[in-house]
Amino acid sequence: MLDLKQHPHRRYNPLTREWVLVSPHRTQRPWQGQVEKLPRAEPKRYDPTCYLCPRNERAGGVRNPDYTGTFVFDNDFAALRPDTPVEGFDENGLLVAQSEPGICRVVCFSPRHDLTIGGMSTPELRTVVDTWVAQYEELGAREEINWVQIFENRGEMMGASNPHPHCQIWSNHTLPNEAVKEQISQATYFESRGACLLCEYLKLERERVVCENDAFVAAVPFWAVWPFETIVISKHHVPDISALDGAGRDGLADILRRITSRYDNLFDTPFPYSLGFHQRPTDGGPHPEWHLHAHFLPPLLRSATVRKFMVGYELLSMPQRDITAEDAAARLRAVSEYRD
Ligand code: H2U
Ligand code: ZN
Repeated sequence: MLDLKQHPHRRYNPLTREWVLVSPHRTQRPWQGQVEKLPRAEPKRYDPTCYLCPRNERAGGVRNPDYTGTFVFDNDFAALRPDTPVEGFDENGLLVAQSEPGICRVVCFSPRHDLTIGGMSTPELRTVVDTWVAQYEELGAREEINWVQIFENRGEMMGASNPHPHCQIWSNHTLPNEAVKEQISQATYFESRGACLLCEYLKLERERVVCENDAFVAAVPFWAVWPFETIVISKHHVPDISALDGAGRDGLADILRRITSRYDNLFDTPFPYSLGFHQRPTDGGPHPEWHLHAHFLPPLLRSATVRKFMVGYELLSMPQRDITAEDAAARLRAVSEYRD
């Protein structure tokens, strides 16, 4: 009988159809690395050198307005451009390239330089959710845009260039790799079983739930790769954020505040992560198979300074974890969801 607490095993991710190796027995090995607390810097409400603060100049000379809520602008160093002509080549299926039109934007969550999602109020976060909805609708309505990727890199460890609370939106013509995997998985599940993959998963998931409200569940997924990875899933079968009603949007704001506060309290440090939404492609199709969700992918393992690396075996074979998803969920449930 497989004992998930003792035996090395692999777990299946039905969204990507990939496997993760779990080695629960290794959590008993001694740890001699340092576990120190990092001093929490006292950030300021306004930073005259920040390119995201109101009234400041950005690279290229554009000046930000004196904004009071959220603020969206076209990325000055956009990875994608809307006017890119659609062209490509294919030499024997070996040298293959396609041009990629797209639009990249930056979204400031607040004029305050010192806030984070965990430190914002639910009504403030609701305005961020509304901004995401407007961007998803506006970008998605464009002919050349079939995928709208909203994501946040938080913390220097994740490559965020600036502590001012913000996210990015990259929207483009073809589905990116992760979107393709989830598209195929959800469509195949929907066609073969006549039900939505994530709706069915939610019916089974109790043990790894971290927190929930009427509209959303945050859980460490059974197949988590990162130590404290979570998935935030809409309780109702909605394909995208624009299909959420007012209560659903408030629910999303609430769950984001609660899970990020728990993260910050876990190691008493501003918790680094990548956060991103996966939702219906904007190619005009109805996509009944798509179920709105977000992934939090945080690198920390044992403390504010000890992180998990995806190296060696992970890069060359498959991802591996020691602490089980069940243990990670229990630890996140044990900390407060309010700012300490
Ligand atoms: P990150 O912190 O996730 O790197 O996002 C910041 C984005 O802001 C980044 O993509 C853009 C960078 O290109 N940026 C501007 O558009 N204008 C600037 O003046 C500096 C940074
Ligand atoms: Zn700022």
